[in-house]
Amino acid sequence: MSDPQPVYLSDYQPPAYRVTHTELTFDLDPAATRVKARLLIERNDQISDEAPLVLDGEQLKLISLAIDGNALTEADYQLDDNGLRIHTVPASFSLESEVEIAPSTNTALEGLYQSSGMYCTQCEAEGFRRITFYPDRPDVMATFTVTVIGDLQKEPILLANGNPVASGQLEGGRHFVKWEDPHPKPCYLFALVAGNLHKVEDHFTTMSGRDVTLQIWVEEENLDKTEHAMASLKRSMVWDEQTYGREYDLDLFMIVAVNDFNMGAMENKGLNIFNSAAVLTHPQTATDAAFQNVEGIVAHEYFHNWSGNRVTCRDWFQLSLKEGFTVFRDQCFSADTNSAPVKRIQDVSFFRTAQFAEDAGPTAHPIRPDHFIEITNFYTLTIYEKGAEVVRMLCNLVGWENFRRGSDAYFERFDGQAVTIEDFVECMAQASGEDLSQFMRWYSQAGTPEIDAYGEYDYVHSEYRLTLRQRTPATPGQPEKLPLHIPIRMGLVGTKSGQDLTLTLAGEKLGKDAVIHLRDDEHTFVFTNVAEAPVPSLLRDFSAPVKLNFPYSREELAFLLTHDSDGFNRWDAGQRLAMLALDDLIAAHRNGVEKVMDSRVTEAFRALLTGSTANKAVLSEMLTLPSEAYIAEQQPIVDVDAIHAAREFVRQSLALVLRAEFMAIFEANRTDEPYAPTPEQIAQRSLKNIALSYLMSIEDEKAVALCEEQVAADHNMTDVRHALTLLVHSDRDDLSAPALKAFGEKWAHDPLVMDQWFTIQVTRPQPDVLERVQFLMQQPAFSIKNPNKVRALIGAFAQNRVNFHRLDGKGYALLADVVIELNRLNPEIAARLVTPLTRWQRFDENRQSLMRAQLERIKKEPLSSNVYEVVEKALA
Ligand code: 0A1
Ligand code: ZN
Repeated sequence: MSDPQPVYLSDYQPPAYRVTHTELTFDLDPAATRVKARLLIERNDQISDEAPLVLDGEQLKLISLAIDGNALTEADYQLDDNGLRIHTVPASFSLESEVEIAPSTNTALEGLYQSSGMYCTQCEAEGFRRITFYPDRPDVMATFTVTVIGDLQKEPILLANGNPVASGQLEGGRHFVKWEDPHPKPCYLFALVAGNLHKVEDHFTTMSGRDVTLQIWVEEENLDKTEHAMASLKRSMVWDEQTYGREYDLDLFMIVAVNDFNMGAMENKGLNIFNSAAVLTHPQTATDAAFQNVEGIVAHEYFHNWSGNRVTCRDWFQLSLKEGFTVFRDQCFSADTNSAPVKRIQDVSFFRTAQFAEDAGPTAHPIRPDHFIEITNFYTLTIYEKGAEVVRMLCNLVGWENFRRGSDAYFERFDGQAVTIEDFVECMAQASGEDLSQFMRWYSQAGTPEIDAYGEYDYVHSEYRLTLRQRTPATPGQPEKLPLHIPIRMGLVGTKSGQDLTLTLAGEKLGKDAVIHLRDDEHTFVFTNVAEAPVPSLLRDFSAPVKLNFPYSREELAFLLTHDSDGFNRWDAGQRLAMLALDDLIAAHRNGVEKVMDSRVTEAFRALLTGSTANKAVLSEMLTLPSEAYIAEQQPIVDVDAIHAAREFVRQSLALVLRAEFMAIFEANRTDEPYAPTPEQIAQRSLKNIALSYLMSIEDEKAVALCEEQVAADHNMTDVRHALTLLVHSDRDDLSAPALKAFGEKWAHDPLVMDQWFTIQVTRPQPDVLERVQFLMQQPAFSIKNPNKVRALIGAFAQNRVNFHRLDGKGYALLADVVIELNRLNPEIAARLVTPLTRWQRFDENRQSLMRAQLERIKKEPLSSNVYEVVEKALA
């Protein structure tokens, strides 16, 4: 078998044939579902009469094929593993086909499959070709009429996109429902769900006064877990009307929760399908983080109705067109709904850890890749999160009002079309008059730009000279980089006044907080009339997705931590200060020298703990040390053990010196109030639980008792999970073992809670974790076929740095074993799971060779194109 080959953006050709209308009939059966399709097809004017009709199709059993009612014979077409080619067709015709598919054996979870007995679909990006023969590409947009036939007992509910237009009983205990979706759509937005589902219903009146029925469909036992998703949906609908002027466009909007799902959720027109983890919440079963995640994902999928569905992507290279914009929209929604600075801190903290790592690794790719082998490998942090950062930069560059006018123009001009990233950026350029040509490089250049900054205060002339030098490291396939247009929001904070000073640049007063634009490799900005020596506050609110190095002293960082007017940069100054201390401790650990805690960090923490606690949400973030993964990102060669030891040392040192202060924070933030996922309560719980973590880092009797008490109080899952995790991650197995057992027994019926039960255990630092993973994989609550279980157990283990990177290589071997098994069952999940092994260059030689050996072992298998692409890049 030949190696899978890439497709190239430069090879894009418009479709030879359009589908104007698609009629589908599904006769559901687990092993043999029949799909009849009637496609109204037209040849594109520019295409020659001789052009064959090429349709995608995979794993389909062809039953019959006809054009305008005339059956085709085998001489008329050519069939292979990837589809169907019909040699000659008229300019306009109807194509009728019937195929058979087997949802019950579909473990890849693409196309039509079964999950907990119900039928559901996942068609993005290229799943529709597993349902019927079709031009499976996003620039073919058709209206759809869909009839679903199922068993009245087993599948009383039959759903598809759009509005139900007919239903009735059939012979043999069967029934049908017919659905019509009037909005032309690409087939990746097609959806079907059938099963024994129950709904919660609500209504929304749109800004023009139309009534929309909102339904959330779940298994009966989950009916009490839908309230938060429904409230989030309604808030999203209001927000999109108020912020972007976008109204919902059908009479019905449905969300369905399914247990087996590769990703978070899917924006199918009018019928969003969600991973149950991304929709179900209940105070007793879901943590605050889960509540917030659900809110964000519900919003994300809803916002796609315009940014993705009404205006979609011309081809999959443009994926970030819909995803970057929609993530930006959901981030802004969550910021407006909760605490804006905290949302930004959390997003950036995640971004700098995970996306920076992707951008520095062997699978680095631009926001708009120019080739790929398997598109499902490109649903990445780069396409989504870096894409969102680039849209955010655009918005800041042109200003919100222009951005909004640009987005109005985009939705109006391209409604019902499949377009490109240029089309979007062009709307913004036109609305603002800005020249965005250099800015476009953000879409084609991979890698994280680094800025080295250097500042000098000239007392004699009252000038501050800030020199910025940019450099983007080489990434696979892109050895040379061009300078980017990088907007840097900044201030100069006076060291005497502690205030932002007025910024005057080339005679122009810019105010106290301004954006400077770095366009060249290097530029010196000369600020005049700077009355006192300043400390620069650079890249405020993370105004560009770059690494910014400035040789701050610890005193300067401590100063910014208390004086910066930008909340994000106050937090960042704290992180930088902690990083300097951690660097010293990592070095001390490696050199076998006694570790000494930096008193400036301790004093900064003391000030935070005893100062104003007005904004508890921000305070919680300030008290959170950089994660081991983030610290690792900053090291040239990752030393997992030194990083773990250094971070633990800081936690314990802080807890020892500031025990009383942490205890006071803990006590002050306990409450018996009934649980609500409000920003205030979430912040309070988070602060209390962070205090408990510090107290527990020294495992004294009081802290242990507080954890036990918090688990026993069983007030809400956030508190229970946090305290149980602290116990399990401590050395008190005498206490944690029975608590874990009780938790596992209590929640054995709830898969989403059992996922947490897995994760709590496999993320502990103790050396018995590998054996635990092996043991837990044998438990009935685990199934390798369920992506949530795989992520909760195996994925979480691979994030457990000290244990996954064991020096005997057993952690790597375990991951490789699972990847090899999943490669057959669910290639998409297998390709994601292999990621930690692909980062082998970052580790010491010993680990490098152990990790590579596992990649080589995987490579010897007969691989799916998904895993092949990732492993090939990792070993290149
Ligand atoms: N478009 C969805 C994400 C998604 C992508 C692929 C999937 O299956 C292969 C499923 C969902 C979103 O952005 O939410
Ligand atoms: Zn999306």
